[in-house]
Formats: sequence, C-alpha cells, structure tokens
Amino acid sequence: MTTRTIPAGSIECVTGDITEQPDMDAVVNAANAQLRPGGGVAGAIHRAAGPGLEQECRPLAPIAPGQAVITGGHGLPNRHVVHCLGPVFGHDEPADELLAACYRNALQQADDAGARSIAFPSISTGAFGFPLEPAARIALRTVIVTLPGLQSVERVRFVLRDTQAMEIHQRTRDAMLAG
Ligand code: AR6
Repeated sequence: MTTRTIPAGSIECVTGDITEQPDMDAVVNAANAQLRPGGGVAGAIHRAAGPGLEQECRPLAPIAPGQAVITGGHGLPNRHVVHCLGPVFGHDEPADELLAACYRNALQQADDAGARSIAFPSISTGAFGFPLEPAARIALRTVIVTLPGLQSVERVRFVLRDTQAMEIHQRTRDAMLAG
C-alpha cells in the first residue's frame, strides 16, 4: 500500500479485495441499477455481506447512473456500504461526468453518515467497460477536489484488483499531487 497525504486527508492505493478492508468505515459497491448481487464487485460484496444486504437494498432500487445510496455493512467488516451505479461505457453519456458524480456522491453519502474512511473499487472498469487510465484520472481528480469540502471523511483508499490497475492509480495520484 502507498499513501499520499494532502491537507484534507490521505489517499491510499492498494492491491486487494474490496470485501477485505476491515479498517475502513465504508466500502463502495460498483452496483447495478437494481442493487442486486450480479458479478464482479457487486457479487463479492453481496456474498460477503449476506442476504440482509439485498433485503435492505430492495426498496432503494432502481438507481440511476452517477447516483449513490448508502446501507449498512451487514456481514462485511465495515459499518456502511455505498452503492454506486457507474456509466456503461459507450452507452450512458456524458460518461466522464457520470463517473465523477459516482465518486462525488459516494463521498458525500459517507460523509453525511459520519464515516471517516472509505474504500473504492475502480467503478465501471469491469463489466461496464470504462478504460482504466481515464477512469483513474476521473476518480483521483474527483477525490482530490471533493475531500477539502467534507466534514468527516479524511481517508480514501483505492482497492485495485491487480498490479497494473494499482500502478495506474498510484502514478495518476502522484502526478496530480506533484508540484
Ligand atoms: N475487489 C476490488 N476490485 C474488484 C473486485 C473485488 N472483489 N472484483 C472485481 N474488481 P465490476 P462495473 C474490479 O465489473 O464495471 C456487476 O456485475 C474489476 O477488475 O465489478 O462498475 C454489477 O452487477 C474492475 O476493475 O463493476 C453491474 O451490473 C472493477 O473492480 C456491473 O458489474 C469494477 O468491475 C458493474 O460493472
């Protein structure tokens, strides 16, 4: 894991599994509109959380691209799960703005709930096909500009599935914070 600290808080990059971040108050789900289990991150989060999560999600669905809703963590080691619907690349437009809205709205939901730390996967870069490099730039830029306006969130972690995604996020973060 590597960490960079700015006045408003710290931004961490780590390789790993979003369901195995016990020291974070909130984790983010790369959800589907119906807030159902599905594959990828959503499948892993619902598997680890258990059926209570799907039950809590049901009345909150459907959500629109860019939107975020918050639930409890159930069987996860985290107090909150923030469910975001990323844009389907090549379909939901403007994709960049919708992806930025995911990160901004997720941070705001966690902040409103009093969370001090939140872990994100790379939203939209799996089944939804968003290319990793531009997605990383949008994610990092949105976190860097949003953090100073938040009350309680002070630690943001990006949990990346492989070393390539980890290196892209780390390089993007360090370039944005340089100078
Ligand atoms: N921990 C961290 N990152 C992960 C994990 C994990 N356990 N599993 C996958 N990734 P995706 P999307 C990475 O497809 O593109 C679902 O079926 C993965 O390598 O989970 O927003 C939902 O039901 C990729 O880089 O989310 C939706 O229908 C990133 O997380 C749809 O997929 C996101 O991959 C959402 O698609």
